[in-house]
Amino acid sequence: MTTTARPAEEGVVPYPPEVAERYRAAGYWTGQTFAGLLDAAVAAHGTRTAVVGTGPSGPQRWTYDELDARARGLAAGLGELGVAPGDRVVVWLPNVPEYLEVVFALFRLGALPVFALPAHRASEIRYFAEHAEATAIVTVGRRDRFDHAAAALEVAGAVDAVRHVVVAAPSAGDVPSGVVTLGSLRRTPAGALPGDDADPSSIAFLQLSGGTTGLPKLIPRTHDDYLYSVRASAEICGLGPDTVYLAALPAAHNFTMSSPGLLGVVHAGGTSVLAPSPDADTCFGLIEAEGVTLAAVVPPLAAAWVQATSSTSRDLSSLQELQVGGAKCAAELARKIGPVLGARLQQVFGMAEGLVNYTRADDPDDIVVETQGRPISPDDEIRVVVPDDPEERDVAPGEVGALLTRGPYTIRGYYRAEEHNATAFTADGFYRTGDLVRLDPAGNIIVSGRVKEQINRGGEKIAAEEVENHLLAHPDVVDAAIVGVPDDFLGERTHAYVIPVPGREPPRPAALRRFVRDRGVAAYKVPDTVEVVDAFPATGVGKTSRRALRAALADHARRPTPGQHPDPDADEESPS
Ligand code: OOB
Repeated sequence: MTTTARPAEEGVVPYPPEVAERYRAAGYWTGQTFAGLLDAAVAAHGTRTAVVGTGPSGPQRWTYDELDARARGLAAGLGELGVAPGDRVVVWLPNVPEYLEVVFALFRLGALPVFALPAHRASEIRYFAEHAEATAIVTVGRRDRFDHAAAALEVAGAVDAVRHVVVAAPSAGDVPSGVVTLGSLRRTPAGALPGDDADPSSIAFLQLSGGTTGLPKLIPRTHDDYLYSVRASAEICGLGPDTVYLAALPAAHNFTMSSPGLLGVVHAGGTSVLAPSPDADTCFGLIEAEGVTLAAVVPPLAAAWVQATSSTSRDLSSLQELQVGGAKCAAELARKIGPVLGARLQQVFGMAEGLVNYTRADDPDDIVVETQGRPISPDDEIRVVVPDDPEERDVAPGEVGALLTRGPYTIRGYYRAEEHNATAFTADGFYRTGDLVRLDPAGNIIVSGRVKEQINRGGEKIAAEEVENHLLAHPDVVDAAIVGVPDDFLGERTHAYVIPVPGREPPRPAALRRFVRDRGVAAYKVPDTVEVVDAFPATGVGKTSRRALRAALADHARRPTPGQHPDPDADEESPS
């Protein structure tokens, strides 16, 4: 039975009207929509190259006029298929040029993209589709030894609301039956489309949070709030029509999308180059071939690029700026980037929920190396409060505390998450970021840790509870706890403590890792190491909460006892 999906705005916590008015009066919220963003680029830069990359049908290079014609044509085809304004559509695409075509087609149609990461697998896609009541999934066919189309069909079979699976593939012969190819939906560009006069204060799309509890939360962003962050980011980062931006990280990530990312480039009329893989070989080749001026990476990737410069024959001289964010960039790494890569470093500390901080082009080197920058907007409100203080009193200036924020592009609540919102936001609308920070006298933020139940594995966020739940689904497991342990390359990796069912043959670590992976989750969530134990080693003192338990276990994991081999099978199969 097909039930009618609830409207998109249901389950959204709006900005209070007087606050919205203030953001409009200040000129942050201009009434621009995503369709309007592309209109403006077409009007000012129609014949300039918008996007370069290799899709399922081979290499592509489209001007803004061409991108727009494709998006309009696809919007018409998706409309004929039955995708309606207000529908949610899971966009599950790797870094292919079609990503921009699809996203702008959905905006033109007034449908809302739900941004999944390429690393996600059926269990995550199913959850997004269910939670957002998505009517369609757009993906690719077989790629990176994984059949996305087949997995999307599996999800469509399990989730009532999903009626269509659309696949970017060269021809129908390359995909399973039951899916529609993107090519078959391309129509002659239509005139007016429903999204052309979308309400700028409405929700434009749903972005993913890293998640701290069971499953990632969905983040509703309005045209007004998000496009303010895009335009302001483009200005702070000095983007212009000559900018050639390399999208090395997944296009759907907030960093790549808007800090200033692909959308900032559209605003500026520059060119986006979509890298099929983030490795130095691929990216250095693209930097040389396309004259890339700006790229964005996570710290482990920055380290790998720095390492690779010594043996590359590629000319990287076009690269002016390298943005590093998503996880803390160690000062030692930060210091190498300028001299080794010949590009200026910009640190970016952001979150899909809103707040983004940048070091600025004219900051002294020490600030760029030692801090994670300062907010985009003069109206980003920053509070640093005493961790675990029920009254959330401000710390003394310069002290470390928990970061709370509120502002013109930070959400007031997750999508359809009333219960979680009650703890993730203060009564007066501040978002509890879960990050531990301190401020320098100039207001630059230095990230020093976190209070949230999340592991940051080289920029990829893992909710401990989500992975624990997967382990608990194993019939031979009675309890499990996931902790982050320091890692030279990733910053942090995951370690699982698993208690087996007494009296049965304990499962082997490698089998448990395979079990988690086979449940259809992103590879980065599969625990790096698994230790099967009779009881949690640190529970003697009577831990009262999972949080206390994880903290104690994390301490324990960081102090390996001599001769201990946590997981003899760890190298048997690499999780990523
Ligand atoms: C970005 O967004 P998310 O939503 O994947 O993750 C946000 C979290 C932050 O709360 C913080 O814990 C961590 O990632 N983080 C950093 C950081 N940048 C993000 N921690 C330390 N130093 C940094 N530079 O990761 C994101 C979104 C937009 C732009 C850049 C990153």
